[in-house]
Amino acid sequence: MSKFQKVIAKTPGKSYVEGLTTSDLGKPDYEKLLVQHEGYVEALKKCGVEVTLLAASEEFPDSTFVEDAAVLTAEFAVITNPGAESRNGEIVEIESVLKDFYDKFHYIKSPGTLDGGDILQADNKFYIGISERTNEEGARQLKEILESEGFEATIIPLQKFFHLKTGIAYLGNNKMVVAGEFVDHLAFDSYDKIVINDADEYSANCIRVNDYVIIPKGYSETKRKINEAGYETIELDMSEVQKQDGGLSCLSLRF
Ligand code: CIR
Repeated sequence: MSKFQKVIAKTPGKSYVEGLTTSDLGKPDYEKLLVQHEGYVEALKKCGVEVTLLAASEEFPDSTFVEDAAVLTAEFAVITNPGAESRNGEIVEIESVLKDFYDKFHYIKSPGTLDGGDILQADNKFYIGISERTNEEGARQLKEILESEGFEATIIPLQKFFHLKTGIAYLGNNKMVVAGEFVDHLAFDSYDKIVINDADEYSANCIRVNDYVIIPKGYSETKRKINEAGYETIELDMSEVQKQDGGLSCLSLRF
């Protein structure tokens, strides 16, 4: 896996607590969330990346989940077309920020919709989930873009997961963290799998950033498995993020 040098993240606004969610974990505590978000940014810095931290936008309650607005590679950026109406406008700011880092852009266009949370890169290969947010047309457009750029792309219709990366993470070295419907999924057969128990499913959304794998706090089995696979871990309390259906990957764009 190539080294990440840069990260974009965005401070959550007070409106975060009114954002979209399907969880029944209760209302997030905004002050606690801010502390958790600061911890996230600090952890990324420890991984050796330069963080561009965007200011909060009250008009977009879910906009701290910057991952959904773009798909990034070393050479180009794809601006998505987020599937939730209230989030679609988030792409305007993300595109303008990415103009400082990229010359080459592609776009997902209506009627195609696509959330970055449905996209997983594993070396030269991409997996594209079809979900409540990413439709077939959006997935098809991204596949075409990626193939035109020399990558392989496989479309994976989701059964239960919210986003593709809700249940899967690539750690490099052919190691794939899998939970739920991905444990026995044929598409991931060729990887060395790190299987997450159903009770620990939330921890399948972890992120490898250079010399560390950042995982949510409170999942000792997951930590042990990832350590045994040869990675150092950083654990972060994610309770207020989980309440809004978010995870570690959702809070940043890494490139
Ligand atoms: C939403 O429903 O869009 C947000 N509350 C959560 C988005 C999480 N993003 C991600 O998994 N990439």
